[in-house]
Amino acid sequence: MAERTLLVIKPDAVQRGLIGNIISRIERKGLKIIALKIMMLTDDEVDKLYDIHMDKVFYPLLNSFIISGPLVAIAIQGKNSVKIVRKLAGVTNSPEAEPGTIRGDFGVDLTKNIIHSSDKPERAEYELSVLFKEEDYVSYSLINESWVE
Ligand code: 3AN
Repeated sequence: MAERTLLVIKPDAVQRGLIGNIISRIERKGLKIIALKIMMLTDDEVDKLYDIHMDKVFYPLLNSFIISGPLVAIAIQGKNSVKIVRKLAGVTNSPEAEPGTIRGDFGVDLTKNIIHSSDKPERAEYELSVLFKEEDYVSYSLINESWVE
């Protein structure tokens, strides 16, 4: 199975009307979206998604931000998709993110940093399993696939 990753458009970006711009970047890069939904996370889903941060001092801030409004969860499939989406995202701390990346173009804050993306393939599969069921994924070919890779 080709590598999959999770991209989350966080509540700040949803409220700022950036959903379309971010999805457009995924499409123009040549990546394939296999599942997508807008949702409010439950406390349980936040705890699972951010299990590695639960003991950190910033966790309450992160938790309250992530449940403050709807977010968009996007499952992306393709060779090297984890690395490619991380590159599109830019580094975690928005002020450090390079212009041209999503955080570099839209973010000024560490917590309100526009998006989340999985940092490795195993982690991606875990995070995807928190937000999607296997039957949510759509298997299809894009007609331009052979021109992309
Ligand atoms: P990324 O989302 O780039 O993988 P992580 O997993 O290190 O970054 O951090 C998860 C989220 O936690 C970040 N998106 C950011 O919003 C928040 N975060 C990370 N470090 C801090 C911090 N020191 N203070 C506040 N929020 C933080």
